[in-house]
Amino acid sequence: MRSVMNVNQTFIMCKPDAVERGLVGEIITRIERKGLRILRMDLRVPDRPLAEAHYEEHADKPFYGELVDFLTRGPVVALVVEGPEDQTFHLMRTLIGKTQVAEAQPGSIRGDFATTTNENLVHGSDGHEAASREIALWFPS
Ligand code: IDP
Ligand code: MG
Repeated sequence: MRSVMNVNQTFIMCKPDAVERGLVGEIITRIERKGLRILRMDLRVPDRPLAEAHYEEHADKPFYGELVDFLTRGPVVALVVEGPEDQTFHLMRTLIGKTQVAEAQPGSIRGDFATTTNENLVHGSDGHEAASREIALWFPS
């Protein structure tokens, strides 16, 4: 893990359903229109160890196996996003919308485009520690 945490940065991922549905451009447009800056971007198919490490906090959940299957079924777009203040992770989570799809407000990405909680288009780090860990995991160099 990086020793110096950049608190203005967060890790974002367009999940396989976003790539399959052709919504990557829409998602990136929303990030850019908001005024956030894309620092890193990479389209790749995550292997199982990467997907498992990414979602390690959910390893004991009943949906973990299904979640790893989902994440590894095709390409994702991994992003490092930066904002002018230190709450970029929070700001991005507001753009993304709530985890439970029925609570995701219209105007948010999930609220506008998702119909299920398990396939919900976008991942965003949920705090500074998570952002630092996930950026180092996906962009180690
Ligand atoms: P988040 O993506 O809003 O941070 P988490 O609770 O961290 O939500 O869950 C990680 C991912 O696991 C979700 O984005 C979703 O894809 C999936 N997930 C969450 N809860 C469920 C569930 O109850 N059933 C199936 N998949 C779920
Ligand atoms: Mg999460």
